[in-house]
Amino acid sequence: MPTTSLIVFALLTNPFADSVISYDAGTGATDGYTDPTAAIGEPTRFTGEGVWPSVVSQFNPPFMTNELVSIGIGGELVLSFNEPVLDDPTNPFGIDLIVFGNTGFIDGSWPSGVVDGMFSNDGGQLEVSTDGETWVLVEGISVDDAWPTCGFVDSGIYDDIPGNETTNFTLSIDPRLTVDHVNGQGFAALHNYYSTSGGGVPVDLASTGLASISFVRITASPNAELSPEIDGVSDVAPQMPGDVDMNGVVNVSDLLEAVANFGAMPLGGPLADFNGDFMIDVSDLLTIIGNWS
Ligand SMILES: [Ca+2]
Ligand SMILES: [Ca+2]
Ligand SMILES: [Ca+2]
Ligand SMILES: [Ca+2]
Repeated sequence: MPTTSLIVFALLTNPFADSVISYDAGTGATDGYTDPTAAIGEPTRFTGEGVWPSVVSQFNPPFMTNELVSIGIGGELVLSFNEPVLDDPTNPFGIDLIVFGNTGFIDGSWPSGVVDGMFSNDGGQLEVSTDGETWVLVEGISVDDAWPTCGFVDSGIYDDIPGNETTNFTLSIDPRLTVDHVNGQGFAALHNYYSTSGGGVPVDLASTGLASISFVRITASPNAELSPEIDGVSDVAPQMPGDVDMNGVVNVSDLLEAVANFGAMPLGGPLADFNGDFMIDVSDLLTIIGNWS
């Protein structure tokens, strides 16, 4: 694609769900949280404007009615993407799609931020479709669940002004991480696991057998007891081969980071595994060298 077309393309597209196809609030959706367009576009980085302004952090989820849509028992929300979301094994961690709800970690040592379980993790199922007619359930996904959204890399937990450096809503948390890994840990440890990721529920489309999807359907089954909330859904950006620190160039910094972490890829990265085996080895070093800027 010529550069000008690429620029126009970039301006016309964003990595988030673009349209609401349908919404059925079901039974018991949270009062006021029934505008499905709240799930379109970028998830919330800063919440509570005019009420209780605060950054969205792992301990401080979004809570405004224009930020979230609630899906009651038996309800469903269908969203579409303008550009297909590909099952791309070269995405970081092999993750293709990220769903953002409104979970948070309970701060067991307020306000210093020590993880003591989660709140507002309300489950819900995720189905995907290429045409909006034939649906495939993504097994093992609980849509309103770990990981809580984090809006800024450089903010404190409960800051009342936005940070300067935004997190990356198209970069997932390491899918090998579980809440057990972080329970009892403080904000600094959490920060290391998140790195520049904005959190959310990581989804790998590989298990669906679909090469790409354009529609997502989020449901709360008629047997559910909780109503999930949805803030947004993102299409994961591919990683440039060899670019470990994702700064757009492949150079000695990337090579050194890979060499320093040779062996089993540490939980949370660095993103030096380019063949999806969660090992950083010679084949990954060759990918770095072979894509030198
Ligand atoms: Ca929730
Ligand atoms: Ca939202
Ligand atoms: Ca780099
Ligand atoms: Ca590897």
